[in-house]
Amino acid sequence: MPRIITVAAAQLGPIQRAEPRAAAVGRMVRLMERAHARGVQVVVFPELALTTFFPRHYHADRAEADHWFETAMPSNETAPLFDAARRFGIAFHLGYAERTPEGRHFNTAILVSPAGEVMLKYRKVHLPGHAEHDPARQVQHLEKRYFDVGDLGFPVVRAPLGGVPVNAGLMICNDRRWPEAWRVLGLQSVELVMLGYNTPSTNQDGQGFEAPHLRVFHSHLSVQAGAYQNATYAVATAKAGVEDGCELFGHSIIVNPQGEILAQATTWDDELITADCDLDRCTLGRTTIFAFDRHRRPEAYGRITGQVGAVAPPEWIAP
Ligand code: ING
Repeated sequence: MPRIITVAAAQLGPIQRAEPRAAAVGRMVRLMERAHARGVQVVVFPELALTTFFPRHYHADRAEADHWFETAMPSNETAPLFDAARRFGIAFHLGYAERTPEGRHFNTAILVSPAGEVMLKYRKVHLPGHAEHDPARQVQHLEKRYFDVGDLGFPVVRAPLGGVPVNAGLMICNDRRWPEAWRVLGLQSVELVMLGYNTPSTNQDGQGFEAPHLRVFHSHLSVQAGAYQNATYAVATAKAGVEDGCELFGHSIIVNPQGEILAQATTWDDELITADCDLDRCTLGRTTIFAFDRHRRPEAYGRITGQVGAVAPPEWIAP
């Protein structure tokens, strides 16, 4: 019996700084309604989907940023999303800023069953940007200021999605650029990687020139390579458009285990893209080219976990 599920990337357009969570949730419920009409069984919303991408704003007192965080999930503002999932029988991925009862802060993503159970939670490991205000930057990117490094690893769970068991895994935005994240999921036999992103469409570092077209190319390259090299489907969902004057690119995609793009968003606004995923198509890659048990040589990979930064190589000396 083939295991085929219909998934959607529910891309969001901009969420302005003053936009209340209820407005963003209302937009997400409308996307979920459209997903239901198309027979979708799993919806992937973006990273930090409830608010503007607030790490672009500097708060001298970190506590001033706490209002961007959720202390309960669901809350009164997010309950309509859980209600819609239950009404439509749809599972969903949601990215949001999590503040724990102990006062820790995470860039978090959850996979929620139609009944509203959190089947999987992930906290972002690769936090890009910087922790202190950087006057050289056109726009701040203060994820290292506002978030702790994720403490849940890269978990995978085998859960019923659309009536079939699926090995589901999560990552968030910058994680997609790190092959280590994909491989840790791949080593747990992941079949469907869900990730949201908020990525500026131009280089904000103020260091060197990066042609704008490379932004989307690098995002797609990362997701397509990660999916192919770990024989998994991937859904990458953008928050897009101009938020507080800062442009984020869209181009959400759904990718198959051969690294092919099955669907791509063409706007920078709220947009639903869908694809049917035959999960047994993961088998070819993981039993041939990427049969990890037959081909990987961990004894040669020591540097990957033994080092943080790169080291200089030894100089070659002519004999
Ligand atoms: N955003 C960006 C991302 O990794 C970034 C940050 C952009 C890093 C471009 C490097 C190059 O897509 C988040 N939120 O991680």
